[in-house]
Amino acid sequence: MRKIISVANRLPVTVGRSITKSSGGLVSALDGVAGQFDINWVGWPGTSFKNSQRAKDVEKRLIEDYNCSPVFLSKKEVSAFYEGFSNGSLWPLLHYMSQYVDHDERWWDEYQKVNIYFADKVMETAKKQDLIWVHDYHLMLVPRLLRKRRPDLRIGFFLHTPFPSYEVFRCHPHRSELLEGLLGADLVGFHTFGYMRHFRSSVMRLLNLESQMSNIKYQNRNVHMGVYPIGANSGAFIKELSTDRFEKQKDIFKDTFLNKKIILSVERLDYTKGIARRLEAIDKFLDGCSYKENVCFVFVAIPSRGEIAQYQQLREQVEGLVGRINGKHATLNNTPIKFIHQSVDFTQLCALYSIADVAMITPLIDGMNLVAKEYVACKKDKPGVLMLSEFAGAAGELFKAVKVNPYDIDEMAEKLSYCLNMPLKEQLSRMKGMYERVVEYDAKYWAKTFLGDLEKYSGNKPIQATQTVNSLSLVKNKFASAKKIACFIDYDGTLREFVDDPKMASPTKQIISLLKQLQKCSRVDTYIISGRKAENLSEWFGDYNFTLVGEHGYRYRQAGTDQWKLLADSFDTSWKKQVIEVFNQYAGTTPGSFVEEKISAVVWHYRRSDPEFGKLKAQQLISSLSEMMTNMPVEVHHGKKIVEVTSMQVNKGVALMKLTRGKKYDVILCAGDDQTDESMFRIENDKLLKIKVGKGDTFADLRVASPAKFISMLSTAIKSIK
Ligand code: GDG
Repeated sequence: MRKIISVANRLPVTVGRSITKSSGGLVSALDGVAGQFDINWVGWPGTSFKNSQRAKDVEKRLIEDYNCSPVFLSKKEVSAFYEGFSNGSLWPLLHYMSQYVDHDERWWDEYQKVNIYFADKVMETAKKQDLIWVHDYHLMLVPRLLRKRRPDLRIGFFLHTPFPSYEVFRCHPHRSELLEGLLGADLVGFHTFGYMRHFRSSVMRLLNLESQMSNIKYQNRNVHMGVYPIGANSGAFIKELSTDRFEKQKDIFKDTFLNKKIILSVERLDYTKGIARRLEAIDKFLDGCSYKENVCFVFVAIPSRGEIAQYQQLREQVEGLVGRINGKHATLNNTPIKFIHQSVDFTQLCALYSIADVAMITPLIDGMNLVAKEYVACKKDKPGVLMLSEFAGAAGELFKAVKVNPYDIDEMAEKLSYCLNMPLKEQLSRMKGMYERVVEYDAKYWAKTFLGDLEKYSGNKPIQATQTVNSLSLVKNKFASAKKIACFIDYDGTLREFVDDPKMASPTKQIISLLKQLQKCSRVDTYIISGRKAENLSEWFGDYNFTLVGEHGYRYRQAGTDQWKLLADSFDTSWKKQVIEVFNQYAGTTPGSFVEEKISAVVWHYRRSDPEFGKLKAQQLISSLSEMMTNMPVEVHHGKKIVEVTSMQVNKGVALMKLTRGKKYDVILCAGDDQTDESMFRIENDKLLKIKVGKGDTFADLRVASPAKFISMLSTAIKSIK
């Protein structure tokens, strides 16, 4: 049976004098797949131990009896890693609450350290076939830490909170490290498409990576992204509803609340849950309510993160508001708000869901919100109204809820009246649709789909370029039998990886070493064939005995001379003025882009623009060019972050043919990475050995994955020439 290692901040146990299993959402989700997988847990046991013998005993019991491997943390570590970095810095940022974000570099140090502890613990038992499932914002660095040490592991990550827009996420001082941490995973999951979109956009902008809609290429791997809305543990609620203890509890509550209308909210006491604004809406509602003696607002607010100052302030604020509103609206017969600052047991929770006329769930923002789904799960064929914030992830699924904007207090007050007076028939029909969904797409379904995709996407082979394996031996064979060889080598993207500023792309040590090898080899004539300007090529390659071909074959400098000549005698450039005008308009409206004019070409570069906006504008530019350029002797290329218009009378293919005319080459190797190199690859000639570097459609015969691989292949092939 395949093993799952679920890695989350807290272990699903409570360690006191004895150990008890707790029943969180994650436990029930994974219980649902227990028949298919052997489930194991890594996490903090929730207690710090001074006595190391006691820690050892607890560890032994946790492992043997509960499949739990504990990560022990000191009080100081908990304070900096959990309260500090995770909940003081990340939690508010992920929830768009920048006003609560705090940062201390020492927290970051501890966060990194504790993430290493978690990764270490996983490493103790992880085997190649196991599925490692890391949870939530506390452990964002763990996927990368694991990947670095064990590239073969199958790693998934699920974020239980929202992922905010790039404009918000970019404010974090360690934004790039956090993103790179997640990119160690094979699959990164989110509750909604919106969160996934924001993550992708942050990765593209902050790490400058290429991304398709649902995957990102990172360090020669595919990192998949997916949407997996977590479901409630509906089965457990439905089962509880059929017990005697539930019936008894329900009767007790019915007596307590007599015939009052009950409006329920359940949550951790957290500033994201919108409690203060909800209370203000209730105040407003009660101001105009003719039946206020007959309504009771039950607030179950579980204590949460009480060590953090903002949470202490929130508690004071909420208790103050409750006191004020109750004072204002209480009568001798009724106190409208029952505020319970502690948790209730599971049976009580089910009974409350069951008797509540309205569930008022109005977070300012919430990754999903399971309470909304649980309320629905307790309402099979029963009346009840779900009032739900449009800012909860669940709002995207629970279409029949009464949606509210939690920032609009008047609207919430009005909708409260509407909910309380909703006809029975409408209540039942709204609830039915939601019930079916909540039961079908439950916690087990969530775990099953995530793990299914993780199995599918992992065991991650590096991205393969076709025929890579054979290209070296093929090139070596051809070289071995050749007396004279020509190498036509493009520069950017072929020898040199792209960089933001084309001027900064000077040859690296590896390139220089290859060039020296080529220079020494008397059987090889080297041609550097590039879109770059002549001056640029002279500067970088002028000292070698190479023939240089610039501007896609318009100008060349014969080996052994320092004079640049024209390859094309004369050609039409009358089109350039018009093209430059259009390009300038695009440069003006696309920040970060610029226009480069060459003798035979005009280029619009958008490498430094916003990646999505740049791509959109490039597509628009190409479509307007295609209308404008009919009957002009030009070609339009959409290259890597460039749009280039070149004269058709000049291209690399024409240059290659002219320069090899009359020469007795046995092999002509040509290598390139983009559209402009295809003019060489389209030439039909048995002597040509055509190599495409990187991905994309091509007429070349061989492919290598990257400039580094090309350099290493050519260098090895040249060494083999005697
Ligand atoms: C995070 C994300 C996302 C609450 N009070 C009692 C009680 N609960 C249980 C509920 C529910 C759970 O706690 C709360 O889950 P939520 O989803 O509403 O919210 P968070 O705690 O903020 O959870 C959230 C979730 O992760 C899962 O991905 O949905 O957006 O913030 O299950 O029933 N249970 C009992 N007594 C209580 O008093 N027994």
